[in-house]
Amino acid sequence: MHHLVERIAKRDIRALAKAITLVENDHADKLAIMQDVYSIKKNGMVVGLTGSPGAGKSSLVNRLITHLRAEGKTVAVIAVDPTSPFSGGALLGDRVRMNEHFADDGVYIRSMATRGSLGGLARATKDAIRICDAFGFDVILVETVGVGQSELDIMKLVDTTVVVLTPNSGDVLQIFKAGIMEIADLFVINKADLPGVGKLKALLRELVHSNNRAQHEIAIVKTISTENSGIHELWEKITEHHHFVFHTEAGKKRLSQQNQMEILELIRDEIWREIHSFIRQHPDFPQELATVDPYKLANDWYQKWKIEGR
Ligand SMILES: Nc1nc2c(ncn2[C@@H]2O[C@H](COP(=O)(O)OP(=O)(O)OP(=O)(O)O)[C@@H](O)[C@H]2O)c(=O)[nH]1
Ligand SMILES: [Mg+2]
Repeated sequence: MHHLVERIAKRDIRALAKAITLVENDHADKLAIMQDVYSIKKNGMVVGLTGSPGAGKSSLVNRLITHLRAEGKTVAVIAVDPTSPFSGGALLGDRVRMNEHFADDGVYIRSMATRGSLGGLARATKDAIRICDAFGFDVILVETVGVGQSELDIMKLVDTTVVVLTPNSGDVLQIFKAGIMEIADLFVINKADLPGVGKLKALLRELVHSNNRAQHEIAIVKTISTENSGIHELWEKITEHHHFVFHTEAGKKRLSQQNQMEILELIRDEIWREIHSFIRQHPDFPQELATVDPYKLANDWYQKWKIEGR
């Protein structure tokens, strides 16, 4: 077993941090580490929270940590900011918001950002989730900002996706546009102390009912994270959804589809890695590409790689 994974199995938090960094940076040991990590997986609950900037995701995460710690559960938080090339920056505000948990051994908080990882941020995030799981965290919370493609990709990797909305923010339009409806397992109306809650809830109900894709009921939970209100119910609904995923036929089908996608993506990444290094190291690959026919060149080099590149 990889020495870092041996240390992770012994609950060495520095090994955990180190392993995530290696994987984030596409270290040569990555696949070896991840295979060993997978061999000691623990099946912790993986919950994603997504929503517009400022919707209250971190505040909710903070409240959920407190709630879960009171139940004796350990919690890892992965904060992902696809808009930032620097990890750390995104978490600055979160550090303040989750400050009370920083000294707690049962809580691990980590931020991730785009850094040219081969499989992209979603891939690196999935690996980080698995590393936290192998360490033995009971619950892994993943917070992502925004409603772009990378958030969608990341949310496809969690067991339960919570979409956080706020009254009167126009978020509902975004849900339609960005394909959020396809990934939402549960809606939270946070900042329920503000006006417009009833209207948003009615809109969401309509949305949920007109969506026949879901094999389970999509709950709508109201929270006021500043007042610690609705957190208990939120966790209850998350737990119910988790039960659906792991203990029903429809849930198993969903897991199977997720796995199929992941396997294809991992293979794609490996092929890409090979083609990339084949072309980069090949003396005949043209330096000057300004006027070439990209289709012809792509086809020629793809065929060449199939013959010579193996
Ligand atoms: N009135 C009200 N304000 C809230 C509530 N929850 C959070 N806020 C405030 O909303 C602001 C943003 O909260 P965050 O938890 O940082 O939101 P976020 O979604 O994590 O923000 P980003 O990570 O920047 O996208 C903070 O000033 C919170 O105090 C709530 O229930 N009611
Ligand atoms: Mg946040």
